[in-house]
Amino acid sequence: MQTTREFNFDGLVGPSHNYAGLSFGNVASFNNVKSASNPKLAALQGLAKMRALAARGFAQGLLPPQARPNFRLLRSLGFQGTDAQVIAQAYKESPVILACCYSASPMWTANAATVSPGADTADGRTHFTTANLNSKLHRAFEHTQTTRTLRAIFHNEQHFAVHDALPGTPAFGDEGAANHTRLCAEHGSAGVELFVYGRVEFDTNAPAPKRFPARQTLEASQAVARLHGLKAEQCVFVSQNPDVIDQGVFHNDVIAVGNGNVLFYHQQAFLDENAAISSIRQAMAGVGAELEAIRVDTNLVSVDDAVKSYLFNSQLLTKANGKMALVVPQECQETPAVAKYLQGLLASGASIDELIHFDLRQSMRNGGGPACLRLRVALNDAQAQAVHQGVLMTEELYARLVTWVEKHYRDHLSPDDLADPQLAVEVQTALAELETILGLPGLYEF
Ligand code: SUG
Repeated sequence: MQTTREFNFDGLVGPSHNYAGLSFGNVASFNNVKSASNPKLAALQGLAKMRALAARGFAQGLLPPQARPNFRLLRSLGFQGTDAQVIAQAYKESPVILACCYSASPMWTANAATVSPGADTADGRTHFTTANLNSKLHRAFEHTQTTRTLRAIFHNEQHFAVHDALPGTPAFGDEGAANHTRLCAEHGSAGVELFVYGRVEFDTNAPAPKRFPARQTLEASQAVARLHGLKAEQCVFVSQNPDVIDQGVFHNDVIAVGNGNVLFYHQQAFLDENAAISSIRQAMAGVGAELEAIRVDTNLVSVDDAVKSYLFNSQLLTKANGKMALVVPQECQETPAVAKYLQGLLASGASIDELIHFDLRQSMRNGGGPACLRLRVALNDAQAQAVHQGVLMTEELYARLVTWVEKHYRDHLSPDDLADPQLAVEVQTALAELETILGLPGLYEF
């Protein structure tokens, strides 16, 4: 008998992690613009999460960082000469473009791709569609390396299909799994795939946010469902509430999270809550699953506190005893209304019976919590065997990566440091060594 487990592939934070305020609509990114970062600490915080969850018996892997700066992009924008000259010219003429080319944003692997496990797809393979992330310059060029990385790790075409990103145009704005939730009775059985979008390109009457951009379109979500060969009755497309996008909820995973048959969500998450929940309930009944909806009322936790604490950017993990643990950032303990709410939740008899806190402050300051940092892939035993094993977290890999981070990463990176040509050399040296550690030679096209 095959068992199916959910693997979480966390983004390994890259050596150029910095705060450049590149994500308009993401409150944390904007608030921390131009402050100094600590890439070493950021990577160690992420690794500590991976290690702790692996030690608890959860299936854990990682996705490697990307080569930075992106010289190909810099040169395509007219910066010329040697690498050092390209950096110097970009820094002088457009420091923000240089920052975009240096961003470590691929660390938020929830935005790497949308994933549908074989139990849902027409051909029984696990399907990935790399996200085009086309609403932000610094993220719009991630997809080339992301596709390459996913094809290196999920290389077995008998089990996996990795689709190229959708066309990079506003009609198909796609942010990957951050706006996608799979609900099911158990990971190995057929599930319902919930796609939450912020905007409809071809319906000018559809509600849309007024202040901040909506990054995901309905058209993109529908294309992903088609590419993955999902059955219509197993898909639910729901509009995000544009008012909460305007309050800083730039992805649905900032206001809702689901796992198994549980959907944990804020009262204001969806444009039409009743219609959304009843469609989800109905679709789930079709696959023999019963929805457990845990709704957080605005009078208990405001949208503002949800955004500040990242309560919903949590990982909801099924434990061996069938109950679930909620993996939350430290900020949840420090936000009084949220801390109080969570105490009540644990006492309520709901499926969530444990909290696991992590200090992820380096990532959180750019708007990336525990859920942003991971890509979920449900795999049966045969599929799990077909994954490139070098990226699966073990005590040994953890120890090697800590040593690697200690050796190569800076503990202080200010905006001006991006002008230092030595930084580019350091990043390249680190990543060349990482290819060997992970057993992925040729992963990067330097
Ligand atoms: O796309 N921040 C990321 C955070 C992504 C969070 N992911 C999920 N919610 N799944 C973003 O806005 C900030 C980069 C900067 O400002 O330097 C940034 O890209």
